[in-house]
Amino acid sequence: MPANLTPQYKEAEARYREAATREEKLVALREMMALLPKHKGTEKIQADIRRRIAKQEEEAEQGAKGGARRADPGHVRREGAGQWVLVGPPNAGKSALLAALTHAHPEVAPYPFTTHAPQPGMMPYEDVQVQLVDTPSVAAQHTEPYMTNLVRNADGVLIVLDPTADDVDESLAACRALLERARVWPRAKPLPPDASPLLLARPVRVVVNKVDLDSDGTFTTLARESVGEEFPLDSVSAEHGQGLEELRRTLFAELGRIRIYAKEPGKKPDRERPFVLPGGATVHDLAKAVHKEIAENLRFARIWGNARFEGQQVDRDHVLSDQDVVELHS
Ligand SMILES: Nc1nc2c(ncn2[C@@H]2O[C@H](COP(=O)(O)OP(=O)(O)OP(=O)(O)O)[C@@H](O)[C@H]2O)c(=O)[nH]1
Ligand SMILES: [Mg+2]
Repeated sequence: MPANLTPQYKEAEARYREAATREEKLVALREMMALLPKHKGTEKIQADIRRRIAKQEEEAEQGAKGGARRADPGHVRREGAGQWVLVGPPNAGKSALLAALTHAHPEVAPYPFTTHAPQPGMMPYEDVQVQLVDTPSVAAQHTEPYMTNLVRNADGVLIVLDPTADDVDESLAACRALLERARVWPRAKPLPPDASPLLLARPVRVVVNKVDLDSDGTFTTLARESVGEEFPLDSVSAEHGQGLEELRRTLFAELGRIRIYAKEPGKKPDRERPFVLPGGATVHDLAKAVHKEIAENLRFARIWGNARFEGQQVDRDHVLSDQDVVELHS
């Protein structure tokens, strides 16, 4: 059967052949997979691309763990409930925000271009942790090329702005250009009908920092006008603490994850370590996360929390809600 490969697929394949780095190869392979027509005639190609992706991912993981190869700065190993990458102009307070929300200790300094490499930190929120990644600044003159992959690989993008700076519009333009290169589309905006299948719809937000310097709110109002409707906006002070608790809550909520407490029959649920699953996950998805064998032999579950009544019996296709307690029966 002919494969009927599209011109877009062939372009992605050419990018794969020309890719110089592992990250570029991985991006091109994922694009090839997304663009490949899925039918019997392409099964062999699908399997081949899958194998190549797995190999590249394995090598990237090795690099991130500090293996023989040098770690790829465009790949920060995802940990916790999800990963937000902090981007923005020099001196906006990205590192100060990472320091305020996580236990990381990045360098914070009153001059631009302080941060030279991506640095992750874990942000505690209730009983989960969300990963934040501080990055070198995004500027019209220079943005590290690996920032494109970092943005494309993250679950969410947080644009950090200093509203008192005199170049907020230019900074936003540089961030928009970066999103475009990464082919990340702000989820709050409707996708155009002719959108490329390679666009990733992700939460993209703006955080206006340093509100402590903006007592009458003038700077924030101006920043809000520059941002417009495109991105939802929060205001905080990384150094004085205003708005940080709300921001923690928003960053977790926007990931669209749910926390599920699994329990064994006759025992108390493990409230310390919830399973974090994508929104819309079912009882069967939870069982797969707990253990392959439990998933295979799953008969039903009982639910406490958002059920019609406590201990309600549900089947494997039941859609779970955040903070459900679930007892799996196999
Ligand atoms: N007043 C005030 N100053 C802040 C706040 N957050 C950061 N700063 C100051 O802003 C300056 C820059 O902060 P950084 O966190 O280093 O900024 P950055 O965005 O990481 O900058 P680069 O790494 O150079 O891109 C430092 O002097 C901080 O003390 C804030 O909430 N209020
Ligand atoms: Mg910094």
